[in-house]
Amino acid sequence: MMTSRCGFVAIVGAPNAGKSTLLNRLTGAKLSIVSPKAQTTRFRVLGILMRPQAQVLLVDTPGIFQPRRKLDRAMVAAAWTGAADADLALMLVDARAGLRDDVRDIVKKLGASGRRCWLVLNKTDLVAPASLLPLTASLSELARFEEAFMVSAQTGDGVGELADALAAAMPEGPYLYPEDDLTDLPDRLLAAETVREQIFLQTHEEVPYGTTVETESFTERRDGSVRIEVTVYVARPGHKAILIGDKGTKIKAIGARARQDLTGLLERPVHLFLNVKERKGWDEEGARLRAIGLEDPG
Ligand SMILES: Nc1nc2c(ncn2[C@@H]2O[C@H](COP(=O)(O)OP(=O)(O)OP(=O)(O)O)[C@@H](O)[C@H]2O)c(=O)[nH]1
Ligand SMILES: [Mg+2]
Repeated sequence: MMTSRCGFVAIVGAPNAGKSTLLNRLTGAKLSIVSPKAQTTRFRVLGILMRPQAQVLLVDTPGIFQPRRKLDRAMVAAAWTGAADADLALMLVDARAGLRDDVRDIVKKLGASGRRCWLVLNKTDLVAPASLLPLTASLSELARFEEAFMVSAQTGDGVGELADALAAAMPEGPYLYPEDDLTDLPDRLLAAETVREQIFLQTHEEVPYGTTVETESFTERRDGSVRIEVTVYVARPGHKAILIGDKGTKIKAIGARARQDLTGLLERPVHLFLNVKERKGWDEEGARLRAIGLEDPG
């Protein structure tokens, strides 16, 4: 009889390393939002990778950085908790950015935790292959990695090998989720995240960081479509005007693209309504953090 394997794998690293891109690539689904800006991911996102006789429960985490606001502290705490709860941590490093100080600090802390960890160099499509071994060597001086992989989460290069190795490294045990599940992310949260992704892609400077998104209502209609009402909270009055744009053009563009993405993700027609509200200090407010699944760090 074949025994099954199942375990949790946390993807950790500095902001913008490509953690969410890797989660999406490994699972073959768009589960976690991605943007060229740092600090895109705010809470843990589970992605389920099925291999023959193995279920790998991948946990995408927020990038680890020096937190200032309560929101930031909750994000970084969620990342470390993700690593602590996992059977294995994947330390993802942007190979082009190399051994930055923040990466060095994270690797040292991970190494000191004594947890099982593997090193994954990402964005290999952007660097000369000859730079990868020296970088691996420098990183390996800071922590004991059981394995090292080189991938491009964007092109998929090396990702299949990583998936096979992960499946083989999981502890023996029964599957914890149904075999055809991809995530445990509720549709309401997926809707809010899809809107937030467009805000990260279509606005700049402080605006995306001063914004949070919550789904107010999610109603299945008899014709098979779904009606979703979303509130976008901004921390500053100036941000509301930027987000809405001249004659509402910006918020319309954000809504149009998010609706298009959600129609694909939910596989049915979507009616999406966005409402922008000013809420000073939401990023210090426990209720707003809990609404996106974060714990209030106090
Ligand atoms: N060229 C290239 N770009 C990549 C690769 N992986 C990710 N990216 C890009 O890097 C940027 C950041 O990717 P994310 O997946 O959002 O990074 P993250 O680590 O989840 O970032 P945070 O959630 O902010 O911590 C995006 O613009 C991605 O398209 C890769 O292998 N090659
Ligand atoms: Mg991310």
